[in-house]
Amino acid sequence: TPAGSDALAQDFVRFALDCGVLRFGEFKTKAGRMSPYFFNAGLFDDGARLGRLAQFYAQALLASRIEFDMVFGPAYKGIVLAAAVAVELARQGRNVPFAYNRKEAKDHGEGGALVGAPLRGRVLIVDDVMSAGTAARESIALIRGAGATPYAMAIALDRQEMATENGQDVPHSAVQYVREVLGLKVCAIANLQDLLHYLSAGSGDAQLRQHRERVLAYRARY
Ligand code: OMP
Repeated sequence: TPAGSDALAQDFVRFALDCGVLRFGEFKTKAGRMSPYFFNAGLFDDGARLGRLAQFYAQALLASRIEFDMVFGPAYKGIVLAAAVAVELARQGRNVPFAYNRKEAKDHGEGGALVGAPLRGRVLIVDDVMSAGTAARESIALIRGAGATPYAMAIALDRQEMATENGQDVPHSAVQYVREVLGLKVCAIANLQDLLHYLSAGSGDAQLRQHRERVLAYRARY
């Protein structure tokens, strides 16, 4: 873990909780798992929050020393995130091309499913959350299909869950799978461990203690 990233992760968990992006309750994930917490990046819903979020991504990327030639945002949520990150990177003197995809290809105008700079070189995918790794696989296939190199992935939260393959849980984490099997570098602003650390620090609070117990039970299962 790069120096300073733990403090960044703790700041980020607090920021996500303050924005109501990170919530506790009962949620069904895309992979069909009943989760006691959920991270809804759509709730970074004003200019200041989105700008702050982009700073977190940029700082985590800088600390990771991952190199890349361009930024790609997968539809829909990734588009906004990747755009905000590209603007922040340019503000910090690192201007790179930016592209995103449509979910439905257009048959008029510019046509095609890709918008923005041509996909080429080492592509950094910017997305919100990794759970079972399905979204990651889709973006990777799309970039490969366009003849570029899916090189790295930046996410806000790594839920540190088991990957699925054809709907079945497999015995390694999704991030491990993306790193070791698909060969991409992965940079997360925070992960489940950081969330648990945050909840432990606040263990004087009965409610946080209860959240922590539920999250621990979920982690043990997935
Ligand atoms: P995987 O494709 O299983 O890795 O799940 C990632 C996607 O799930 C994200 O891109 C979101 O659409 C969604 N998601 C969240 O946004 N926040 C969560 O806390 C959990 C999920 C999820 O459904 O797993």
